[in-house]
Amino acid sequence: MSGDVVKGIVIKGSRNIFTVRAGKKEMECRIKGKILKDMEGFYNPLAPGDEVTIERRSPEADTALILSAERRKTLLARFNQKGQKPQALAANIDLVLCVTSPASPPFRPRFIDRILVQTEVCGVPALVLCNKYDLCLNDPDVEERLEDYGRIGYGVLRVSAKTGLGMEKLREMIDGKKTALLGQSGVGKSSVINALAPALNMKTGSLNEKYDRGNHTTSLSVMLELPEVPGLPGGGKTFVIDTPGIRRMVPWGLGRGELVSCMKEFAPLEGRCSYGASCSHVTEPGCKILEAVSAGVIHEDRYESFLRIQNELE
Ligand SMILES: Nc1nc2c(ncn2[C@@H]2O[C@H](COP(=O)(O)OP(=O)(O)OP(=O)(O)O)[C@@H](O)[C@H]2O)c(=O)[nH]1
Ligand SMILES: [Mg+2]
Ligand SMILES: [Zn+2]
Repeated sequence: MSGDVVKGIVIKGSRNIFTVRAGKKEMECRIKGKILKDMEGFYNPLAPGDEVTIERRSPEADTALILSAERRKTLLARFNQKGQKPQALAANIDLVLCVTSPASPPFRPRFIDRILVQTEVCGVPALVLCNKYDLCLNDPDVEERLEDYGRIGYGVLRVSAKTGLGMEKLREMIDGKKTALLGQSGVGKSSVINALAPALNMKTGSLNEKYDRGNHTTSLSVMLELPEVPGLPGGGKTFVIDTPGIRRMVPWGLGRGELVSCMKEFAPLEGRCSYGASCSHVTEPGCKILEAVSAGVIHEDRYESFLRIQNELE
């Protein structure tokens, strides 16, 4: 086929069929040839946000072939346990919203920590978005943890997709950016997108009453453009990527020794323990991490997350 060659952006896709948008048109695309360069070893070769070059028979065609992908500026990925391979979640994004809820499903700081480690590994800024804030105003345990995320340097926003609380502020913070929403099933990722742009009419689902957790309503990541809001200075278009709820977040792309540098308040202490780089930060004398936990500079919960993740890394 020698047709019309244009650049486009991946909106969504499974493992071999992708929807690509070029201009205002969306097309179903397959990859020409077997694999794309640089994406070997991945569970999926392309993710929403990937910039690709496609070839189509004519500008009116509904299908096309993907010839190549651009080098990614950022890639958010995680380890896919089922496939035992890294899985690309979103490409070229500027921000991750780590979406959580104070209740229904229960607040899970351990899960937030895992997402934050992954965003540090991937070099993408993250913001903790506590949705469903209408359910549980000022729960002291939740507040304590949210405040700590703020203290260590993350943006924290309390919102409600149901009442609209905090939505203007959120819209401002993502204006002009490409933002991926990540979190457990049922925390309200798709609902937050609906609250930002009701016309998108994303499918949302009820919680499983017995287990108080989501039913995995969103099954495929998808990138969506938000309508412009007059008066916001972001410049450029605003995109969000809705993702399926994650059951278990297994960080990808870091070795055991690198975990300290991927937890914001641990990072300045890297290499400063008496045993230097060989310190496991568990029992060693002169461990700066342990001292920081005792001094309250590192929250005990964050240290517990550190230990659990460190145990999984080899
Ligand atoms: N009370 C309250 N309920 C909410 C809020 N946001 C979402 N919900 C409800 O929570 C349930 C799950 O919402 P979804 O938007 O489907 O959650 P999700 O994170 O997209 O879930 P998955 O697609 O399964 O990952 C729905 O019943 C929503 O109506 C909120 O701010 N407050
Ligand atoms: Mg959803
Ligand atoms: Zn140490």
